[in-house]
Parts: sequence; C-alpha cells; structure tokens
Amino acid sequence: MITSTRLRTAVGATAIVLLTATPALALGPFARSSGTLSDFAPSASGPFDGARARVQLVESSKDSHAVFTVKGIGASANGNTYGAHLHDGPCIAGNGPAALGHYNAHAHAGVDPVKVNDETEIWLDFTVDDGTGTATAKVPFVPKSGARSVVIHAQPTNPSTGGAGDRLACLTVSW
Ligand SMILES: [Cu+2]
Repeated sequence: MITSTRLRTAVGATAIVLLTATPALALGPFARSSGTLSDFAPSASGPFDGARARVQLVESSKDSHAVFTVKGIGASANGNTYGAHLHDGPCIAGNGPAALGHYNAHAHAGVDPVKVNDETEIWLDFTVDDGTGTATAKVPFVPKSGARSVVIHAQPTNPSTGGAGDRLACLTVSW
C-alpha cells in the first residue's frame, strides 16, 4: 500500500514539473538584429567604421544562446581580440554611456552579491580574422526584454572584472 501511494505521488509530482516547465520551452530566436555598427567616436577613424554586425539570441529551456558576427572590419584590426557584451541600455552613436552597464542576470534578479562572469552576463569577445569576427555564448538565463545593445570595446574582456576598455561601437538589439 505504502509503496503504491509513494509511486502515485512520484508520478503526480513529475506531471506537475512537466506542466510548470512547458512555458519555458518556448524554443527559438527571441531577439535578432543586424546593421551597420553605430560609432561611439564618429569624429575619429577606427577599424569598425562602416563595419556591419548581426546578433541573434535563441532561447532553449532556461538557457540562452547568442551568436554575434561582425564583418567589414578594417585591416588594422586583423588578429586583435575585442571585448563585446550585451548591455542594458540602447545603442546611440556618439554616446557610449547611454548603453549603460552590462546586462547582468544577478542584478536583474536582485541577487546579492552580484557576480560578474560569463554565466551572469553575455560576453561575446571575438578575434578578427580577415575582417570578420564571430562569437558565441551560452548562459543559464533568458535576458528580459528592453531596448538593449551589443557594445564592442577596445580590449579583450578581463574575466575577473568584466572590464574591456573604451567603448568603440554598438549594435541595437531590442525585443
Ligand atoms: Cu561591454
């Protein structure tokens, strides 16, 4: 008797878990953007002037996968690695601060202390090869909708701090 009851309970619990999980299984791309990069220093020339980029965010269960590609990067940047991240704010040419800080899942969820790493933020550093850079990231959260941006920085991302130097250019991604 007891065994049978326990089994039924276990089956019931499994069914509830599946029902609860269903809304999170909305698979597929939820954010996509492509276009010419916006320049944070329009008066200065740089390797990302006129370069084009594309970003796609895809949800799978509780994870997100991001793919970021930049094309048409100036030859002076070949072989260099640049930090790039999903930022909270919008992409506005000539206005680096408008992009705000990194999108951080702990900050958005009210987790304290906020950890900064490649699982709480979407880091998309890329190395330029023949004018093209590509990066992918997988994180265990789905970023909340908003008018956001991918920001390209002058340096690779420091894994301890998330810093990557000056902001060079950005791409709008809004969903
Ligand atoms: Cu950044």
